[in-house]
Amino acid sequence: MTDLVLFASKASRSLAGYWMLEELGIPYEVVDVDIRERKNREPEFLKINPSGRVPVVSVDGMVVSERPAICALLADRFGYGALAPKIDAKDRGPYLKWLVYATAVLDPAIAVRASHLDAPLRHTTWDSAQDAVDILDQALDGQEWLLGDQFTAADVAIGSVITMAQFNDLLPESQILDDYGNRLKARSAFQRAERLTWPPELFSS
Ligand SMILES: N[C@@H](CCC(=O)N[C@@H](CS)C(=O)NCC(=O)O)C(=O)O
Repeated sequence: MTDLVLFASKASRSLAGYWMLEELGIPYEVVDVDIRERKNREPEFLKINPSGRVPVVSVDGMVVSERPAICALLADRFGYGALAPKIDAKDRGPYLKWLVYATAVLDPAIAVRASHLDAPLRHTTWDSAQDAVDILDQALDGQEWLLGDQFTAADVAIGSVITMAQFNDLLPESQILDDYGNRLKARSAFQRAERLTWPPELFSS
């Protein structure tokens, strides 16, 4: 049996790791790296991920960090042809594009917007949050998921950024993304991942 470990912290971007694993429905172990207790800065974890960030997965001892890489690895290994389009499928290109777009463009654009930085984004390598929303609106207009009818790991990568931004009220307005967010949040795997990332006890004190 595959030895699958998720290094995760509550209330964090670990949502994407949980979500992928819950979509796949495979057994995995969780190592708690609570960022509020700075467990992510302990030497033992820095050996696993020198950037001290979560989520991280280990598949039979092969360690990968960065959400799109985690989504791609798990989908190819355990959901090939379903959560990951096959290597020669026509959707493989757009699939890879959206995986990368999630954290090379969308996440930093939202962070810049949230910081109220008047950054000259046209001179950076990513779009503004509004540009990114317009691009996603165009891609999702009239279809359920980024690649059409088939939900893929690209929806987990993009969707984990979108749903967190919506929760924190950081996204420019978009009816298409509101509807997409609602479809994502209706998935049982998302709901399980959300409960694991934000367990009820976080809100009890
Ligand atoms: N680019 C990384 C970002 C991951 C990240 O920044 N995670 C935050 C938690 S939301 C973290 O680990 N922060 C470490 C810290 O706060 O010290 C990814 O997409 O996986």
